[in-house]
Amino acid sequence: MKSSGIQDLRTLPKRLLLLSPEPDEILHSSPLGYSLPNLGLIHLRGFLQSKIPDIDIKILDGNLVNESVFLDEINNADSTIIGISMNISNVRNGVKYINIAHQNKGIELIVLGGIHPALFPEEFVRKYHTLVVIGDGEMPLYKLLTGHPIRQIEGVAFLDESGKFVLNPPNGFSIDYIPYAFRLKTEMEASKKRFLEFSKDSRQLFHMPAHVLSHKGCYYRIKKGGCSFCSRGPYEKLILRNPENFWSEVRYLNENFGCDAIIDVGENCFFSLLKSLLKHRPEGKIPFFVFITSPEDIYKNPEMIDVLKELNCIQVKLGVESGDDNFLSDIKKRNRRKSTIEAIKLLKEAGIYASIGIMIGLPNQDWDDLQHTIDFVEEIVKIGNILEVRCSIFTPLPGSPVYSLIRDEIRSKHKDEELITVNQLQEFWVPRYTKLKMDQLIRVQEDLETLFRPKTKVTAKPFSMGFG
Ligand code: B12
Ligand code: SF4
Repeated sequence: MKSSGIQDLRTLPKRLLLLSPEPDEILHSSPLGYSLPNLGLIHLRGFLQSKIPDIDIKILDGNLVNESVFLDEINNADSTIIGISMNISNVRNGVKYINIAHQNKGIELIVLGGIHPALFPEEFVRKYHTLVVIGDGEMPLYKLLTGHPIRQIEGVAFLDESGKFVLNPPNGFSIDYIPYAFRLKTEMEASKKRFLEFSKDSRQLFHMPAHVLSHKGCYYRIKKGGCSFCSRGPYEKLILRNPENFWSEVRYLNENFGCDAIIDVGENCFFSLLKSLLKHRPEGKIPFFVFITSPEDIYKNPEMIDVLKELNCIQVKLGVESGDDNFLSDIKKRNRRKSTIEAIKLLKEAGIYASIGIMIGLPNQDWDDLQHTIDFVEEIVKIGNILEVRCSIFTPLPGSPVYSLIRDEIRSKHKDEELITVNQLQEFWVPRYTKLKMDQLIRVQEDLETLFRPKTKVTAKPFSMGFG
């Protein structure tokens, strides 16, 4: 591995190869979302191609193509910058591709982005000889590809010629540089195929979903510190997308690729945000929508249901996590048993399905408490509009408040802290912080997801947009 610092590019590269490595471990709750392409890279490609049309930009997505395609492209790359997108779920495969890329002299620079390298910039810069982008990658990559000196590029971390770690000031954020990022027919077709394969045994309401983003950041995390297990990047801000751009993208996806459902990956849709989307809603039929929101917001603002209905929302994703109010308060969730039940009933009355996320292995949890949560899930499922129950084992993720409590201990156990996996974190957590065993939790996880998987298949007739 090279040990010298990163130097400014002498000649501009002809090509940008953006990689989204496949997950390191398929987690039990690995959801259908993995059939959809990495939206961060689609945003980057859309922006950069609109500004620098001469450069050839290619995305390789580990959800859609296999390792041999990655190896072929990396080994044959010439005059190329490689950008790799990483979060905790694919960091080891990311490092595998970094090491392979270092063998090819035609690769001018390796740039890492995504939340995980942003949380460990010095480790990734020093150990893997890369440049790390912290936060959104649009402007940093644009400046890099158009020859700006690295020292003047905001939002990047690197080693200078003397081997000193340099962290430039944060870069400005926006999601409205362009109205929407284009998709390729080939990637949409591959995604559709994967989605249909993954969903054949589960209840799906639609056939051709696509991810879009209505906002970045979570207002609860930014204002109040958020839930204790939730990971955040170093310079997080709440950024709302211009609703007109949001609708342009919806129209584009529906008209060009027949997308019958739009899944908003904005982390926490709140009432006023949904109202502003509704204000700009086009006339006529629109595709189905899936939003991530909180039961507490629905409970406190029952009018939110009408807004969801008018947005043609067919499903919401709710982070319920537990059936125990004390645990919910300990992990700093806002919802409680009562608000969760009431919110799901309101959704049911409006004909909106809910998928619920449950977390087990919470601090000090014992078998009785776990049973309490299982009973609660049963009670929720009886309401009749639960589409799926997704259960995960509580994980102290890097970047979350709970991680800072265990960081020193983790560091003494794992020399390469930046390569830690979700499974390792769970195995570390469970015997120390719960009164349960890992195999008990895995069994309950499987039971919860399968017991409450409804038997019948639900489908809804896809809509097409009524524009023009
Ligand atoms: C959608 C999503 C998913 C989807 C992924 C679908 C897909 N194909 O990508 C699904 C549902 C599958 C998923 C699964 C998981 N996820 Co997830 N997911 C998200 C979510 C909500 C949105 C990501 C997104 O699309 N954002 C929109 C794009 C436009 O923004 P972006 O990704 O941030 O990209 C920008 C920058 O980061 C940067 N950038 C990104 N890549 C690159 C690359 C380069 C080279 C550069 C320069 C810049 C750059 O520029 C981009 C454009 O501005 C994020 C939360 C979040 N807000 O990011 C969590 C998040 C990424 N997930 C997280 C986790 C923990 C998981 C799971 C491990 C959860 C679990 N326990 O099961 C699993 C992994 C499952 C597995 N391995 O089997 C964590 C990661 C934490 C961490 N420290 O790494 C996050 C941050 C949630 C959180 N706050 O805790 N997830
Ligand atoms: S879990 Fe959801 S509500 Fe809680 S801080 Fe994270 S994004 Fe916000």
